[in-house]
Amino acid sequence: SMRIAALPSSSTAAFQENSSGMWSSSIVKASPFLGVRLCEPKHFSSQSFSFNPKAKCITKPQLQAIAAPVETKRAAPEARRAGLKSSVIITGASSGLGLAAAKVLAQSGEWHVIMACRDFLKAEKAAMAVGMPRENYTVMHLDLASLESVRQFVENFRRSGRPLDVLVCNAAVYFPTAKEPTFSAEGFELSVATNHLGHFLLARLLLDDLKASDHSARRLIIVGSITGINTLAGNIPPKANLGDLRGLSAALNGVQSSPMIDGGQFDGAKAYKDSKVCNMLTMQEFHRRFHEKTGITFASLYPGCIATTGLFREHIPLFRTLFPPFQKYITKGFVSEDDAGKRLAQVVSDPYLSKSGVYWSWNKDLNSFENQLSEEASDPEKAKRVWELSEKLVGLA
Ligand code: NDP
Ligand code: PMR
Repeated sequence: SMRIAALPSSSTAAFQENSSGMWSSSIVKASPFLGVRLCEPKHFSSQSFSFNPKAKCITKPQLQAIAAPVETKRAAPEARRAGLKSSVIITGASSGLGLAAAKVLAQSGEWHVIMACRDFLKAEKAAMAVGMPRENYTVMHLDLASLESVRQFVENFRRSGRPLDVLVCNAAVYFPTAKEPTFSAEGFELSVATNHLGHFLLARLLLDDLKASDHSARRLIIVGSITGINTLAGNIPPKANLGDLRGLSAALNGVQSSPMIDGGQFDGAKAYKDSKVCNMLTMQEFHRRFHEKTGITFASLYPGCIATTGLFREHIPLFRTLFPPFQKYITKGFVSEDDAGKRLAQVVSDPYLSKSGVYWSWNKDLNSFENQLSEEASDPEKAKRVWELSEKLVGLA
């Protein structure tokens, strides 16, 4: 493909590795205890995960002690993994949370990060600026606002020959001040198209690749939001509400139908919140349909209020000035990009966060816990309908 041919050096490295046959696809079933992933003590050192001093991690010597009898039996998968990095795709890794998590994972030395970004040069520059080791990342083009680009990305990724161990659906756009909707390549309202539909197609297509990975902790993570939590913060108007999904079923095109999922008047802030509820419903529907069959962990998280990111770039200047101090000193919900990145990296790689169907959040002591979702964001009937309607819109049904 022309796109691949145009990738700079950090990208071509992937193809060299491929041609040398390192990523052979022999699939060996992991022994049950491998639900716990090996980690070098350095990987979870207080330096790289200082946000959570109490985070427990089974280090190699401990694990060998626990697992001594089984150890010999899995010599083959160990050999397959020895010296090989785990492989994670992060969408929207060119800024904010995605970049911060990419940095933590790439710098751990245990991960190769595929930065799936719409702006190639921005992603390359960002990776260099935060000091990601060149051999630990690859930038690949992905525009979630075009279903064709999503399909092209999947093809390019497969051609790279890398295994897929973890997929992180992180990218998002937010248009709080827009008076009129804008639309994706296929004519869907742009925030739902980018945040939900693009990721829905991406995750559905890459499920096969996750299944094929021999990694002991295969995960699909979809970043959530405060919107799905039933607290004061989750109830600031305009509230997310998918209604009876009449807008979604009529394709959100703003011509014959409303651009809003519930069929109502366009509201940019609500469209974002609705899209994030779709993200959380999708994660749970994946869990119900595929967790038992595949062993893949499906999870979502609320990383905290990362008030300084590009997510608020479209907001009025006054909001952008006041929002960080408001969150820091008044709500105390503020989290820095670095700390939020560590949280997402933890959901990617911490052997203790392997439970599926969970919405991770962090408490005041910076410990992770399983949060409760709001009524709508945990409604299985709605999840099923959003799944089925989305399948139609992205051309899977
Ligand atoms: P940023 O704007 O910093 O990052 C969003 C990323 O998504 C950017 O890299 C952006 O690319 C990318 N992106 C946007 N549109 C597309 C597209 N069409 N195709 C591919 N990539 C695209 O925001 P955050 O880091 O804050 O957001 C990351 C996630 O965190 C989102 O899912 C958001 O909902 C969630 N979140 C954020 C919170 C916060 O307080 N900030 C709170 C709760 C959840 P580009 O760099 O080219 O613009
Ligand atoms: Mg909210 C009480 C704590 C709290 C927390 C943790 C957040 C997080 N917010 C809180 C409270 C409030 N906020 C209150 C009391 C108000 C009214 C003054 C308020 C307002 C507000 C606005 C206008 N908050 C916002 C906005 C946004 O535009 C942000 C948004 O909804 O973006 C989609 C936002 C957020 N507040 C948060 C978080 C995490 C956001 C970012 C959105 C997200 O989670 O996806």
